[in-house]
Amino acid sequence: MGMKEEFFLGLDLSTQSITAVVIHLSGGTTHRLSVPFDDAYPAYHTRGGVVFGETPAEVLADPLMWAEALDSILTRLKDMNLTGSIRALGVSAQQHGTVYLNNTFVERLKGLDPSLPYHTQMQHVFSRDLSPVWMDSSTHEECREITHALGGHEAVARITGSIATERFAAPQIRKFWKKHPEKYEQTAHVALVSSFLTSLLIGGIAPVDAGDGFGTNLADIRSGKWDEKAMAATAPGLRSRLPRLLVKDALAGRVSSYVAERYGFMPDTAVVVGSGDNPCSLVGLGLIGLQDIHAISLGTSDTYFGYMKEPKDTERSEGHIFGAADGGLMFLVCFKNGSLAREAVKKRYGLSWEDFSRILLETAPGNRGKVMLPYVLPEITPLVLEPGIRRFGGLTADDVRGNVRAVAEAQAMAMYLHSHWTGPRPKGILVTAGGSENRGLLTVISQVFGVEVSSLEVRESAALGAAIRAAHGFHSARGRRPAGWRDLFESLVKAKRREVIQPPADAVRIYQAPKGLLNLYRACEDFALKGGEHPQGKIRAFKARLQ
Ligand code: XUL
Repeated sequence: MGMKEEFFLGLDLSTQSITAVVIHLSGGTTHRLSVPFDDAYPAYHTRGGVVFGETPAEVLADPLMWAEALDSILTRLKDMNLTGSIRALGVSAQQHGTVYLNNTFVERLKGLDPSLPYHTQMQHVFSRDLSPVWMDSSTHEECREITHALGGHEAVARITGSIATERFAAPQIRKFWKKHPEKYEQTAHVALVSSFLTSLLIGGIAPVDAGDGFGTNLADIRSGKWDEKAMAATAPGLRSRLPRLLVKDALAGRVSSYVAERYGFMPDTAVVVGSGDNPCSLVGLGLIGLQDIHAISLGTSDTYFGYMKEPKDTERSEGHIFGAADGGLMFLVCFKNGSLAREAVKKRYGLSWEDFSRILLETAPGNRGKVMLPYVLPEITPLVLEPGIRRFGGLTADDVRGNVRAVAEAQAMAMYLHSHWTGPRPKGILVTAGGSENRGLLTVISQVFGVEVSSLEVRESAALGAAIRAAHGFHSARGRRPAGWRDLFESLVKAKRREVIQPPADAVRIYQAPKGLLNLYRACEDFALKGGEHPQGKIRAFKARLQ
């Protein structure tokens, strides 16, 4: 079979939906489809793809729903007659969630009946029914214990790339072990969401890559191995329960006979190791190896990320360092109040997304000194455990335009301020995921950062990245194209820009001048979160400059 007939599939299991992207060596992206969880699987009672636990800080999802979603999307691809020509596939998934499996899991995978879907045959393989997901912030106590055991925040961040972080695997596993030691005892394998889905595809325990594996507080980002001290600080006997950790992309295996038979794949279809949605997006945006272009994903969460060569400024309290597909690294800063905060504002004022975008394009940069801290939910960056919207500078709840502008400016300014540790400011920013369709949001980002901001035609960059990783893994395994991530991206994606926005210089000054809005926003954060001085003086000075 010639190279022209080769199709590659990327699957992205995000918070709210599963998406498939198919790419072709000469044709770019050929198919995109998506299944939203809340509508497709009402039996799981999810809202936004998740359910809440005993407290609002506990955020969970049923791994059987994810297995059902995998079945739906593969069945659709089969019905479209696509699966038979796919040479390799790869999984991208929401990061940090953990899946707890008992010792019947592997046997069950091997004995699956291809006439039935996964979820009707897998009820008994879990030692924990619900999986904690990245939105969970219920492990503050466990983070403290892990930090203490490893010798402080700096030590944890230096080793694992992040301080002990509520949503990460280590504190989540520790909480489970403390609360349910008998169920932890029955756990033979702890998988990440990406490795769980990849295990379903290959019919055995799949490894994790460093993109997802470093987001656990369990790996040493320099050696690329699970760290003994971090595992000991988490729960007893953890090593034998964790999957193999791979520093560079590699094939995890080939599809199981169940997958080949049920969904119509060729038996030799390769499966690349799964990864997190953000590391996959880095690939899908063509940023492997590039340090002067950064990325923003406006999905359920907002993330700010980019490629990183060497571990930098590891002794910090915010942000993370994960592995990148080429064996290098990436930085990432995550904001939980992403689309959820934008939606809350949109809903409150009965607006459409078109209205939201238009208001952002019509209103003045700087919002006349009106500022919002948009913590609709507990926030990850900066850490906010008690949510609540706060308003400053005369912003009132009935000011529709002021609140729309304030939420968008707050999100862009938080990204600017909390990414200072990542190195030089970027020369340009690529924006992806759902929110990248919103011209108003892209414009606010370009005004705050003062750089060119663009969005791409394919906004499903995580699924696209998983497809590119599948192609790369497939070609590398055949010794065809060993390392050219950029070349592969160019030839497969033919990245078409949808929007390119240049920042007007006068708008940039409003934010970045010494007494500009960024300075004011930082003062509002310090006041609300660190007991700093009231920003009244700074608000007055900012407003005076505008006259
Ligand atoms: C990243 C993070 C989120 C999830 C969402 O650290 O927690 O972006 O990956 O899918």
